[in-house]
Amino acid sequence: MEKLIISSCICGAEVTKEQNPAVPYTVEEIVREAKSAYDAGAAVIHLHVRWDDGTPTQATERFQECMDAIYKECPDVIIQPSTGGAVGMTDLERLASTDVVPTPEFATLDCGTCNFGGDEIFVNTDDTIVNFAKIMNEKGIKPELEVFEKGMIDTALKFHKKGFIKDPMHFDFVLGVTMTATIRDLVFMVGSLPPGCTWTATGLGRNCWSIAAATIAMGGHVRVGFEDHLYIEKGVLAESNGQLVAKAVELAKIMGREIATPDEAREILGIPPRKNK
Ligand code: KMH
Ligand code: ZN
Repeated sequence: MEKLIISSCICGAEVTKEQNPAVPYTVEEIVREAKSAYDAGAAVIHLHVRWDDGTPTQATERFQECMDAIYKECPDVIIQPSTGGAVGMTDLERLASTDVVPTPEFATLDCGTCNFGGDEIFVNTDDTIVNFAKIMNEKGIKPELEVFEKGMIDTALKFHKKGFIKDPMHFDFVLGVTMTATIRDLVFMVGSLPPGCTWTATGLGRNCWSIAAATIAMGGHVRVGFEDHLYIEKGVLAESNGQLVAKAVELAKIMGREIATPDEAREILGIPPRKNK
């Protein structure tokens, strides 16, 4: 089986220090968390950034500062800036994370609109999706197709057919926001992909490890991190993103799946080798 790519969503836009004091806000904290995940075996850092008071931002200069500092500590890591940002941000605001230099290798592309906790709506109209896809194509950024439920796979496939989303496609199943994080639903999602795609999955909250184990067994790739998981086990807060990644590595080891380095992850995902590391 292909080696396992571990992505770590180290920060997110919604979780807070009140929920887990290790959630990073400052540049130093973001670098600390990225390095802990990388040292533990993460090949990909899914990145949101905050201002020092914890407010989520998509400001290019904040992404630039954080990405430069992460590359200093983790020179070969794949940094995947979010273009989802936080609920309520404009499309223009969200895309600002892709204006960093050098241009990101990888970035998220959210494939539909959904309820997002409480009374919030995460808006991704067809026009938004096509516009983001066009910009990523122009810039040479590989999209990770974020899907929160099955209809979003269909939307991605519709725009693939129209030529806006290119091969090879890589999906990320974020289970537990709208669709339930169950093995039944994971199997349904994976079975809905055409041949030749790669995929990552994450099960929010307490479903983290059952979804990770099923994903490892099924040949997918795993995402763990504070954005999705604040606890390392029931009632015990995770001390770092590295601790969550280390647990995923341990699980993969038990199940006989090797861990991909960042360069191996690039090869699996069809991302060209990174120059000037
Ligand atoms: N923060 C969510 C509203 C992404 O990174 O592209 C969107 C999100 C998805 O986290
Ligand atoms: Zn995200």
